[in-house]
Amino acid sequence: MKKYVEQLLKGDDSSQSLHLALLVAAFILITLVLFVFWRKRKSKGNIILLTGLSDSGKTLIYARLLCSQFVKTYTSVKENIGDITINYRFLRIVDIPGDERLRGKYFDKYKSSVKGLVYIIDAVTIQKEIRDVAEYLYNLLSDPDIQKNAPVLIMCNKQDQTMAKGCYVIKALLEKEMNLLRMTKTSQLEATDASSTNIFLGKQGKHFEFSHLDSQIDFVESYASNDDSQMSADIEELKKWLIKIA
Ligand SMILES: Nc1nc2c(ncn2[C@@H]2O[C@H](COP(=O)(O)OP(=O)(O)OP(=O)(O)O)[C@@H](O)[C@H]2O)c(=O)[nH]1
Ligand SMILES: [Mg+2]
Repeated sequence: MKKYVEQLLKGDDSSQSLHLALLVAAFILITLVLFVFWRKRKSKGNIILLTGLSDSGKTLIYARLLCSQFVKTYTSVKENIGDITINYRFLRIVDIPGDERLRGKYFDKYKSSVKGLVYIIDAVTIQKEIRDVAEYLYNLLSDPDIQKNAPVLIMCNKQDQTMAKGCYVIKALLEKEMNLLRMTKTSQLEATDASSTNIFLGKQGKHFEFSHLDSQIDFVESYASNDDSQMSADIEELKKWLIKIA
């Protein structure tokens, strides 16, 4: 570059100024491209949102992820926010309350900056709670900000418990329930003449399957456990997923 500039300076005046103009134009163009790229990355956000019903284990997973330790948790009434660096990329982990009266407000607060959505399920109580688990997930997946931006990780948690269901079973249970839910939602909307386009998830005329959605959805198993003994947590799949999307 230095050599090139020296050569330029030796040339005649008109070619010199032409080359200098070209150099300046190239510099401006590169700066513009970098700026647009930076804005795009920034606007996409860096929030990893931990969601799920109350008691599914969000806050304990948050504590394990940020400080690798057990903490006694209580039903959250506000969000927990902490930063981690993965692959030299900075991620902001936000754990929002699962309480039905609070979760909408917190989801709305962060959804436009979501880089990834984590949905945590209590794998022990899933059969009893399937309707609520499916409905909350359906609502999250129907949100335009999630459809636009976010890969989704579904964590089947509490696998340290003998009664916990595995992630394949949970996926099948959810697909069945979300199929029913979709029929109810669309028929309710048809009855009221409202638009059903943004509420329909999956393929028309086919049973609901996660693979039919545009969002990248992964199912994994985890546990964060109820004590502080060694080996009392396994959130490796969450860490691998964060590395993948960071
Ligand atoms: N055995 C077992 N218990 C867990 C696990 N994860 C969480 N728990 C326990 O489950 C209870 C609820 O965990 P939290 O992390 O507070 O649940 P939450 O999802 O944050 O609940 P809200 O804040 O109400 O939305 C606590 O008693 C935890 O210690 C797990 O993997 N295994
Ligand atoms: Mg909590």
